[in-house]
Amino acid sequence: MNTDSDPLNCGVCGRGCAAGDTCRLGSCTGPGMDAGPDPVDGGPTGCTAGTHPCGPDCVADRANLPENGCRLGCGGACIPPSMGASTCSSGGACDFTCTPPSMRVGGGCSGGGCAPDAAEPNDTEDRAYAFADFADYPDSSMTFTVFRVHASTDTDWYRFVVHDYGLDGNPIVRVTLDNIPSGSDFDLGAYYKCNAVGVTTATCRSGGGSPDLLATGYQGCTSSAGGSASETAEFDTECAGSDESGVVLVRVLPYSWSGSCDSYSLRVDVW
Ligand SMILES: [Ca+2]
Ligand SMILES: [Ca+2]
Ligand SMILES: [Ca+2]
Repeated sequence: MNTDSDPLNCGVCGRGCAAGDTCRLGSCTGPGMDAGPDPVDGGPTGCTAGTHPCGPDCVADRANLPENGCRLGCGGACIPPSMGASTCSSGGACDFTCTPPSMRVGGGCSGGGCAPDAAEPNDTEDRAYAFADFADYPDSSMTFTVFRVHASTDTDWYRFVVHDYGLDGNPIVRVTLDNIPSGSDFDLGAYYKCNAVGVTTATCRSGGGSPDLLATGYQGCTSSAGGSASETAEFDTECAGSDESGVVLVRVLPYSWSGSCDSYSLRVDVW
């Protein structure tokens, strides 16, 4: 028995409430009482021009900035959805934009993004995606159009073996990065390491010399044109002894990325 709520024993044992009454916290109450909390005061129904309601009060309109909760806010900053950034609508309410590649779906930002290409994950030198071998005799060439930058943090590494065949001189390697999506700026590096133990010399014909892979014994050339202009890294090879065969590493690095899922074009020429 609960004397707080039992209408036959309300407050103390044996004290019954009148028919139809209920017992609340030990007291009989009449019928029709709302058992829920008291209704909240609805506040002002209209505020003068230049003010707007915040709870029970009229407050001055604010500068239409997200950090103010916009013009008709109550002072707290707008809270953006995940993958979004706060803005204010022209009507003075909190709104948001979605950070590419996510897109607006209902009241939030969702999905978007690009599927990683088939060479992923290849974001580090030691996870470079291997192409088939190339040779300087006969000349060999291949263009790859199935790889893309799928995120601003994506870096793409590739590697391939170069065979020094025939008697027409040392291999020359050229890597060309083309079809960079409009609005993006990707840069290119191509690096060489001889199979023969000893000195590797990659003399740049196009692109600037880069020492950044010397720790792993590679030498090469980088190309960093602005905007979506194509990039070319080209070099002559020279190894210890008479066999200039070796391994090429290629890096495609997004300096900036527009969010486009379009593939770039990567061409390799060896002669
Ligand atoms: Ca990629
Ligand atoms: Ca990658
Ligand atoms: Ca570039």
